[in-house]
Amino acid sequence: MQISPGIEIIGLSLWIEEKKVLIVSDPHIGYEEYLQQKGVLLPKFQAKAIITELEKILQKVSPKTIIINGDLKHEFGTVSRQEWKEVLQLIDFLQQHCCELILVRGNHDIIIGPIASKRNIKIVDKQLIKDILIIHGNKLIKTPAKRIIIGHEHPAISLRENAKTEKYKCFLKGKWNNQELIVMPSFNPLLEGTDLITEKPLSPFLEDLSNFEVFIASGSEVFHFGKWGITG
Ligand SMILES: [Mn+2]
Repeated sequence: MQISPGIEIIGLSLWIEEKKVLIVSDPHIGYEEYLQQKGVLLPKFQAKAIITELEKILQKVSPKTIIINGDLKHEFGTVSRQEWKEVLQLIDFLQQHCCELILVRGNHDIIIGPIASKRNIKIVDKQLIKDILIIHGNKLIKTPAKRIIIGHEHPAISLRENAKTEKYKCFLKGKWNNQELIVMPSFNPLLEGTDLITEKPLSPFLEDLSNFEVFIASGSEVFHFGKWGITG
C-alpha cells in the first residue's frame, strides 16, 4: 500500500520504487540481552526473526540501497560477543542484498564506529532521497525537504476485539511544520511499540497527533485506519 506518492509500505519497511531504496527502522539488536539482564527470561530468536522478515521483503523488491533509519543496536554500554555477532550478521545479510548500506544514526548508535570500520557501511545523520529526508527523529531539524521519514518512536496501536486487546505496529502519516511526516515502526519483533493513544510520544516531531493517519502493518497486510482522532 502506498503511504505517500512513490512510497510503499512493505511489511515493516518502506520502499521508494523510483530510487530502489528500502528503509527499515530501529532493529535494536541486543534488546533481548537487555531484557535478560533485567531478569526477563526469553528464548533467543530476535536476530533470526529480523532476517526472516527481511527475506520476505527482499522476495518482493530488489533494492540498490538499504537504509537503516537508526538504532541498529540497542545498547552499546555492554556489548557481548553474541550481540556483535548478530549486528555483523544483520549487516552482512543486508549487504548481500544491496549495493549500498546506509545507517542513519539513532540515539542508541553512539559508539558505532567500530562496526563501520569492520564493514563498509556509510553512517550519516540524515539522508536525502529525492524530496524525502530520512532521519531518526529524536531531534528536530530544519529542512527544505517536502517529506520527512522518521523512526525512533516505535508507534503502535491497541485494538480491542471481543474480550481481547492486541497491539499492532503501525506507520503514521501527518503534517509537521507544513511538511509531510511519516513515522515508521520498529523492525524488532520484541519491541511491540508505544501505544500512542495511552502513552506520550517520545519524538519532538509528534507533539500533535490529531491529524495523523494510521496504517497498521500486520504480517504482509496493511490496513489504513484513517485519522487518529476517529480511531480512538
Ligand atoms: Mn531511537
